Amino acid sequence: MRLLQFSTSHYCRKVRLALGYKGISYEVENLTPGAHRFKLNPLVGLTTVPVLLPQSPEAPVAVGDSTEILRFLEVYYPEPSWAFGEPQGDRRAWLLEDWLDESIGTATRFLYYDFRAKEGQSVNPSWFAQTLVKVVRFQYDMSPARVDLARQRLDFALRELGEVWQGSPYLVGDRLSVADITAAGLLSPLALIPQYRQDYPWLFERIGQIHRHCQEPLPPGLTL
Ligand SMILES: N[C@@H](CCC(=O)N[C@@H](CS)C(=O)NCC(=O)O)C(=O)O
Repeated sequence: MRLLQFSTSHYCRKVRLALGYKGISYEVENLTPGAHRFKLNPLVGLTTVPVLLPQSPEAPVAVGDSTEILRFLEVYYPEPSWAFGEPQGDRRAWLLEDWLDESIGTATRFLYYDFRAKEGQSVNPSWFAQTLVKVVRFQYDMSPARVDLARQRLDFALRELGEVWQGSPYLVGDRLSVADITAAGLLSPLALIPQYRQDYPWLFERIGQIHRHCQEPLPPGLTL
């Protein structure tokens, strides 16, 4: 199995957590931003990473989009399962997965790149890294007003997630699910932003626990 990724992408981290949870061995191929679309588009008709190449005769050649990859893994690699075996738990977990994926992952990206362009320049001050930050901010139209909206959305999300995660290790029911895996992957870039570290210590505790459960190295900013 091969994972086409950007090493720094939080959507790719989400899929690596899922692969780790399932105990699947795989190799990664780090694509070059810009050139990536020429490789991905013919494979899946999308231009975003992650894309999984299962390299198995029974499976599709390529699966694009992190949500589809998680669904694929549960069908083709059912054990260990993250399903609840009852529709209510599964529905709730996938609903949270979709919200986190479509809304909160994007908001996190806005806050992260805003930080990298300002106080966080020291994370990687190289010309290449700073150019990449500028390109991403332009690509996603990260105007101050849109960054503010993303911040509000994220604050709301963290209040909601905190209601559950501060009292239980799991967002749904009594086991790790696609909701926890998705939240841990997509919120992990916040570990580099001091304000979030200070305001939401419980978040980084959970992110660390889920990474350990899935045997994925901790994200930048978190240490053992
Ligand atoms: N909903 C998609 C989002 C993936 C995504 O936004 N990937 C970004 C990297 S974090 C990407 O590939 N961007 C490059 C581009 O849009 O060309 C998923 O879950 O896979």
